[in-house]
Formats: sequence, structure tokens, C-alpha cells
Amino acid sequence: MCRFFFIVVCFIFFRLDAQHNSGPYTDSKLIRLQTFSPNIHHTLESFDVTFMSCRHHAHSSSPELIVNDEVLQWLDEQYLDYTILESNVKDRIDREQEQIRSKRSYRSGLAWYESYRSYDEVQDKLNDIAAANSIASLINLGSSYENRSIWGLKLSTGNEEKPTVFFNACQHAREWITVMASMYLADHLVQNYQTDHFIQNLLNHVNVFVVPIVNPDGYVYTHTTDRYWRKNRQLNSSSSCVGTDLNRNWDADWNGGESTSTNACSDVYVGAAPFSAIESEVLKAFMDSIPLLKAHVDIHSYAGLVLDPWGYSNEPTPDHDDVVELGEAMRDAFQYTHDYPYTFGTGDADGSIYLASGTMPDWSYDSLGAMGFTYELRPQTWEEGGFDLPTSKILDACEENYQAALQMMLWVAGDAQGCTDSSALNFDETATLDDGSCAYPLAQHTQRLNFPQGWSIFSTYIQPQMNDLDLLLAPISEKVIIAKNGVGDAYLPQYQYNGIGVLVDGEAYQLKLTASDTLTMLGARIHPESFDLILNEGWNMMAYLKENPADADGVLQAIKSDIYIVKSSEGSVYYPDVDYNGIGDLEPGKGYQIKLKRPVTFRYNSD
Ligand code: 0X9
Ligand code: ZN
Repeated sequence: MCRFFFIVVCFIFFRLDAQHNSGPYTDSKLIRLQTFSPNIHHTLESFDVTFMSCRHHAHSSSPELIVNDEVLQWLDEQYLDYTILESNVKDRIDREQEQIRSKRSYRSGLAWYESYRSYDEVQDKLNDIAAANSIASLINLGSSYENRSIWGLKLSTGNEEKPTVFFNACQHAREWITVMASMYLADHLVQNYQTDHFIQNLLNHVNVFVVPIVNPDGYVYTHTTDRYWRKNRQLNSSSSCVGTDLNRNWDADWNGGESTSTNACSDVYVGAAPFSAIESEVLKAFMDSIPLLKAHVDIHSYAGLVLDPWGYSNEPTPDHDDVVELGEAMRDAFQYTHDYPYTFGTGDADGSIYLASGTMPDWSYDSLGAMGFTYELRPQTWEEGGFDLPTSKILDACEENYQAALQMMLWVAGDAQGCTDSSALNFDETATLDDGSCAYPLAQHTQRLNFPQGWSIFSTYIQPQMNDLDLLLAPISEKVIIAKNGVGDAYLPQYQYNGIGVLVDGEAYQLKLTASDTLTMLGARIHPESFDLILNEGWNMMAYLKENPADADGVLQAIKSDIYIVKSSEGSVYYPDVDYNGIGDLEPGKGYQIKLKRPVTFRYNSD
């Protein structure tokens, strides 16, 4: 009986708990302080105040804080100015819970990303992804302080060691959007792997780890008890205050004083020692064991930032140039996906954020030699939702994070990348992953064509960049009555009719103009000595591919016995059988009608 009673009580408590992550915020307001100083900060810390992140932080000149009436009274007494951004924080949290509840049952496909998800829902989804996809395997990195599994996915197309990138989210419990974005990343990589050659190719070169909730105890606590909890839930021997800021507990400038505190009640408490927090210790051990870890991304919110090492100092790292190139590429990917602004920087990113000691990416860079980055996902401000980014914006944030992560993966693929097209100028034999860098011959050459009034025959030794006849003849189109190719197809600009289509290398065209004009061809030069002219028995329209005029008899020597007659557009003829050359020199820009006794393949000699 007693036991039964206990279970019922527990159950009731649990239910109540689950409804009340707004509990601590009854009668709380969110304000922006207009004036701030270390002294004010110090006094505020002795009250029950929650500092919100991230651009506006405790170290910022106008921080955003959740306060109760007692604090407001104190601020008023001190004549300190503030604006009230949210008059009832509890209502706001309750509204968010309502939204989540209403969409909880949406589970399949993208609908999963219409609502924030609990630790259990994330765990189920990870299981589903791993079960349905051969390249994904579920991994348990270890257990949290309260004994929850820190789950992740390994995406790998083969067993061999490959350069690897490690993505994690949610060191900070309240940053819910980061959990969604990292789930989306894993989910969409494995889905796109089935259909998208680019992703297949990328995953053939890079192994990916995704660990969406590295602070499970804190995450659960934000769902059950305190929506804006930041730290883990580890008890502190020195204090009745709970938790360590995981992103201050790493051994890179640990307790270095940049946005840190040794007060266990602070949201930026560094912990008793580096890796004193169970979760950071578990993560460290796991990351230490990854053979070719090239990069690490630690996903946070909210600010709209891409932050590169160092986080604790504005000094450039030895890899500064690489870091900037990659950081800007990721920033661009973020902001061009949905036109939402993101800022990139190292250190304090030119004042966009504070420096921070003891952070995870600084450790992965410093100790593991992996490029260690921080993303701060949207929104930029509390007014746009802060940690409670509206559920309608979850997918946008996920998609832009995905694009940035692809840039990171491409960088990790590194040496495998290059131009894989053998016809390009910069073809890279060793590259197996095309990075879109292929370059093709540029317009180094021009040829000026002179057209008389009336009929003429033209040809060119240029391969035009745009070879569509419409585009090519556009500058003179008003004077063009007709153009014809060797098989009688016509181009009639007045009728907007292009039966010829594109200009074919090595062929000549008849053209009739209302008045004389000139046209400049732009593109690569055809090398006559390596270009096969394939000529039919009977009539052909033959291009002249040499850059200089040359005697018809000499130029056509090799096929002389195959020729009945050659005619120029002026009506001159060349009859090899009777050794008559009325044409004289063949001329660049002109084309010739040639009648053959049999099919031949012909090359001009070089210039
Ligand atoms: O303070 C943090 O740990 C991070 N911001 S948050 O608002 N999500 O808490 C930022 C840490 C990285 N800082 C720099 N690289 N400057
Ligand atoms: Zn954070």
C-alpha cells in the first residue's frame, strides 16, 4: 500500500513537473539593461538573475536579463535604466510548450522538425535513422552525471580510416534549436546519400560524427523544470548551487578569466578542474579516440555567428588564413540559404561576442589539431525568439546549418578535392571529389569578321564562348536577312527562327546582309593542325582555320586529287584537275564551297 502510494505520488509529481519548465519564471520579466558595469554585474549575481545569451551577454554593455520584482526595485532605487522586452516570461514559455504539444504527434519526414523534441524523442529518432540506413550507426559515447546515454551517430561508407569531422550540439541545455539542427544534419546526409551523387562522393571521403545532445541532464531539465537552464546538473561540493558550464570546463585557457566564474552559482562556472564535469570528460575520451579528426563544430544559439579559433583570445592562430577562408565560406552558406544574416569572426568577432576561456572548440584545436569552430544559430535577438526560436523557423535554421556543415565537410575532404574533368585546364589527376573549381579556356582570342552587303560565306578559327547563332549574330541581327548552313538549314532573325542552332567548329555559313558590317568573335583558338575537318562526298561548306591567308593550291595539296572544285563567295574557282587557281589565297574569316569526289578527313597545316 505504502509502495503504491509512493508510486502514485511520484507519478503525479512527474506529470506536474513535465508541465512546468516555466515554473522558475512566475512573475519574471525580461529586460535589457541600458547601463552596465562589473559592480552592477556583481550585485546582480547575488540576486536571482538569469543572463541571456549571446551577443548581449553579461559582458556586453547592454545585457538581457530575466529578473523578478525584487531586482527591478533595486534597479529603480539605483536609477538604472532598462527596457522591458517581455513582461511575462512564464507566459512566453507556456505558449512555447503549447506549440510543442500540439505538434508532438507529427513524426514522419520533415514534420519531425516542426516542433522541438524531448531527449526521448531524439533518442528514438537516432535509433530509427541508424536502423534504416546502412551508413549510419548508433553510438553511445558514455553516460551523463544522472546516467543518461550521450547518443550519437557515426556516418561512414566504409571501414577504412578517413578524415573525420565531429559535430556536436547542446553543451548549453537551453539551446534547443541546436539539437534540431544537428538531427537534421545527420538525417539529411543519410537521406541524400541515397540519391545525390555529390553527397555520395563527399561521404566516400569523409567520416562524420553527430552528437546532438552532449548535455542530456541539462536538456531534460529545460523540458521539465527550468526552460533557461544552461549548465549540466552535476552537484558541487563547494556550494548548494548546481551545475558546471560545460563550455568553460575544457583544458584550453581553463579558468582564464574571459567570461568565466569560479562561483558555482554562476552560469559560466568553470567547474572544480578541467574535465571535472562528467560530460566533458566523456566527450574528451571519445574525441581522443578518433583517428583522423580534422575538424570539430560545436553548435550553439543564439546570435547568428560563425566563430573560429581562438575563442579566448583575439590573437590569430597559426592557421589564420585557412580559418578565415573556411569561416567565410561557412558564413556565406548560412546566410545565402535563407537570406538570414550571419557574422563571421575569430576571437570576439570584432565585438560581436565576448571572448571565452575553456571552450570546447579551442581544446579540439589546441589539443587535437582539429579545426575547432562554433556556430551560433539564429535568431540574432531575443525579440526574434531568443532561445525560443518560433517552431515555424526551426526548418530554416536546420537548412542553413546543413549548408554550412557541408562546407566544413568539403574542407575536411581536402586533398581529395579538385577539378575532376579531364577536359579542363586545371584537371587534377589525384582529385576524386569535384569541388567545382574546373576552369576552361578563356576568351584569349578574337577574330574580326568583315561582311559585305548581300551574299557572303563566312567561317572562323575561334571556338566562340557562346555558340548559339542567335547570340552570336545579335550585334548585327538587324542587318541579317538570312544565314544558311551546308545542309540548307536557315536562320531568319526577322521571323525569330533559328533552324541552324549553334555554330559548328570547322563549318562555313552563307550570310545575306542588307548592309556591310563587322563582327568580333571571342573565344579559344582552334588549332588547325589538330582539328579534323570531316568532309563528305559532294558539296561541303568548309571553314578556313588558319590565322593567315595561304595559297589554295598549297593548302589543299593533301586532298588535291579528291577535289572537283572549290568556290569562293565572290565566285572565283579553283579546279585542281586542270591546275587552275582563280581564288589565289584562302582567307581567314571566309568560307568555301568545296565539291569532293569521295569523303575525306582533312587537317590544315599549322600557322
Ligand atoms: O559562451 C559560450 O559558451 C558561447 N556562447 S553561448 O551564448 N551559446 O553560450 C560562445 C563561446 C565561443 N566564444 C567565442 N569563440 N568567442
Ligand atoms: Zn551556448
